[in-house]
Amino acid sequence: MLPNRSEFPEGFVFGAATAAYQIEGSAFGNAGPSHWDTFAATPGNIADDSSGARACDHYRLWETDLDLMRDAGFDAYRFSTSWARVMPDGRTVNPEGLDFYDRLVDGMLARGLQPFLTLYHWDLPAALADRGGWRNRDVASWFADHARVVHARLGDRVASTATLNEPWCIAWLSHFLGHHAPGMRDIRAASRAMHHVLLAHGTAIQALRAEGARDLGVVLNFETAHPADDSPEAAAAATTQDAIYNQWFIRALMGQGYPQAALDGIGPYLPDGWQDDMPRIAAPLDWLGVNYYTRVLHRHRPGLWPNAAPVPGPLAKTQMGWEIRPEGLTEFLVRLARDHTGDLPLHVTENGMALEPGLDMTDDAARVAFIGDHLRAARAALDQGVNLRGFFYWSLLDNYEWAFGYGPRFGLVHVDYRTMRRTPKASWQAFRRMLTA
Ligand code: IFM
Repeated sequence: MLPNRSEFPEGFVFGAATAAYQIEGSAFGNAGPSHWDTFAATPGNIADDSSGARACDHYRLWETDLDLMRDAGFDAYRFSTSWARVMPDGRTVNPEGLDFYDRLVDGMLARGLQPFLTLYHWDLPAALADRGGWRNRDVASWFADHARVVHARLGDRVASTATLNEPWCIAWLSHFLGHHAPGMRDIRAASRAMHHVLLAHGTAIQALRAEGARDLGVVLNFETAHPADDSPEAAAAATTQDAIYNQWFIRALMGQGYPQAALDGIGPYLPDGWQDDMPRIAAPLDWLGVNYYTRVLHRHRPGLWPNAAPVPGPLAKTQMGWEIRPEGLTEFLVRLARDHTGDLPLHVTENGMALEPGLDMTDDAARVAFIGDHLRAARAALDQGVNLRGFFYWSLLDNYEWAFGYGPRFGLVHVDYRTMRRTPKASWQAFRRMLTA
């Protein structure tokens, strides 16, 4: 069961989220290649050898998808613009790309949906990847230019703008762990990306403010890091992991400096003079987006820094193998407000579960329970005084789950990838009952 809407404050925003590369179809509309297209074209990178070339065909079916958002009673739709669609070589505007997003935003407004825009959800133009991508300091000005272009076209109608989605994934997952494009495993590359991604954010915020933009934020992901055993070594492993994942970005954004436990390993590889960039990175925000999915246990791993290795935990798991731990959401929201953000408005910008479809692929009772538990966890944070303003489910549709391909299904709406037929699941119905009661 989902809670009643009346249990949340007046004006609390309920929405669902998607991202361009995961749903649109990167082959359509004269989009340029992104580093995700080339990463996906490289054997061994994607579980099912798939790409986002067609994805959910949202480029053509966007009206159907917005109808699904409206009919469920959502207030807001969180979407991203694809840099490679708007600027196929990363620098030159593709009018067809901007026209698409223009129609999309008008379509949201026509359906009473507040557009929550994210300017970067991972599809870096391949031409910019050729120039070093997130390793190149110039990415900050390239991204600010891109932000200006999108703002000039959509800024008069969007309810809010986030610069980046999940900088930890953009930098660490992609340049240190190698799971995401560009698939690097190099601590110098990763350290530079960890800094440049924040510099790009700060530079874009400054550029957008100069254009008069309002309601600017950024979306970070948080993952509980607990020690796998009682040893001091496991405690240290969890502390290091927490610093890299949960503290690096928020501390820098709030002007609190990079955490020492992460600087211990990353510091030697940061670009010269990085300290001078910290004021720009800490440019004031209007809100912060919080993505939360799971908790991970960490054991001590001997050898090179960061000396932490994940181990499977004992809790029930989603189709991704991620532990389900709703109280982690309350803990992060309370911790953020207490240690970092104070009264800054927060939104849960992503929370959701992948679930293997059963015989009836629309019967996702386990997802309804998951959502109910996480909504109650969000409610508990409100009770503790957190300035939480909204909750977005990930995702509206089953879609391209990056390196996992089309196997994991996070959607409120089932997508048949052969016919592109959309079928609302029980979880979509549950939201509809909650939001339209
Ligand atoms: O699908 C992703 C999304 O792109 C970013 N946040 C996590 C989701 C689930 O893995």
